[in-house]
Amino acid sequence: MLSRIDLRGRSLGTAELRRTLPRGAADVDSVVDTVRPVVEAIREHGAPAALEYGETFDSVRPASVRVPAEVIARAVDELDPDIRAALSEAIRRARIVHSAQRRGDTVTEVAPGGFVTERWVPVERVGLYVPGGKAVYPSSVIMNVVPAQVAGVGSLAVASPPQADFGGWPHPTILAACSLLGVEEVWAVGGAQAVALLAYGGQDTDDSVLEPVDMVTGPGNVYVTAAKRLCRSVVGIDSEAGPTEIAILADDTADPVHVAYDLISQAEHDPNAASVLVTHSETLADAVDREIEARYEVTLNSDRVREALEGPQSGIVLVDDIEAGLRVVDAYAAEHLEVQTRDSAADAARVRNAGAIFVGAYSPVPLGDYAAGSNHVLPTSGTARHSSGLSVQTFLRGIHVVDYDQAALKEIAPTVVALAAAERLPAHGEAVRARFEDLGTGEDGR
Ligand code: HSO
Ligand code: ZN
Repeated sequence: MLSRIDLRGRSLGTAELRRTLPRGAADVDSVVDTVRPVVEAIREHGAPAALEYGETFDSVRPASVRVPAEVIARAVDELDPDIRAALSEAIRRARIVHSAQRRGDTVTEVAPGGFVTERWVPVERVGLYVPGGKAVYPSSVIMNVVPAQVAGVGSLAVASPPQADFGGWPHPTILAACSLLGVEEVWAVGGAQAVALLAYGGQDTDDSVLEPVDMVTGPGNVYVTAAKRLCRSVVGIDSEAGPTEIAILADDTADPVHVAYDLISQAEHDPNAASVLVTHSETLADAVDREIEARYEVTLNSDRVREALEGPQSGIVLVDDIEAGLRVVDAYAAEHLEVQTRDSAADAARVRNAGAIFVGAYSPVPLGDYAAGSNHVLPTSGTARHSSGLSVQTFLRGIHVVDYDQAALKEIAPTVVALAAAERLPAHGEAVRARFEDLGTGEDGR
């Protein structure tokens, strides 16, 4: 049984709602001190230190940190044709959606002769971390690589943990996904070591050198997240992702079997994953509980699923009506929100806070996880209130290019001088005034 939170007849403010709603927490703080020496060792000693840690933590040591081209080629050759076709289709759809996101530069003539251009410039080199623990996510390779490539990132390096079962190399499906995307630089390194090695770079045991990246993206466990936090001063990061979440806003038109499957689908990622149903239909709530109960035994990852669904981070929230449900889902700000109501599109259009919204009975979250074309790297832990999922924009920097001619500067000079005076930074005003002999010399520039 999922726990129940009955909000019927109660009207809670935002702070109280947030306290009352179920939510897990990845405790990054508690592992930062464990991860710090690892990051420092990699910064000092590079790849050999990463190999040592890999052997200590995971009992596996690849022959080199750089994955040889022939190992990657073999992974593609041996890839199951159905999986290859599925990966190719997922890549194709992701490219369609992400290509439409690419922004052009904007040139604005603010005043005659005074131009400000916003130039979008891709990050030069990106490191993508692909985990290899409880599950293997070639789909995450697609979701990170496609927007980076569309943005125009020139150089991409992938790091993924070496696996004892695969000759000490990363999982072959990950290698194959890299190859299908045209990524040739793959490193067999995992965990906090991988993030640090990408951030600081280092010499491999052979001649190859991992050049430091400018930004590290990709999901990972709490150690990976702690390493991202520690390396933040030298590289950009996408986000500190927490365990995955699904919220479903549903009424009595929703099929309880579909709702149950969708809640289970995200629960199978992690025992700390969160699945939350928000509904005003007690009949639906009871039916969903029954359907979930019936599937515990048969679903492959049943231990993880049960722990996630019965943990304090998951539950069924009973509300008075759709209005109240919308307030709840906005306060929760789920990574993934499904809307399965009588008028799903209209209700979904009113949602303000969610990483991604899945509308109606035929847009389940797993569609978005793999093949809708949308991105599955999304803000977790309520950060959807202020952040977006991964996109082409993540890999671009907007640079303002200021280009004023003489007349345009002269026209605005008194404003600059006046503001400089207000801030008691007169040298700022003088820098402008020095260009015009005929400008006044008073403190206000007149
Ligand atoms: N639901 C995960 C992404 C994923 N699902 C990868 C399956 N594979 C976080 O959005
Ligand atoms: Zn998923």
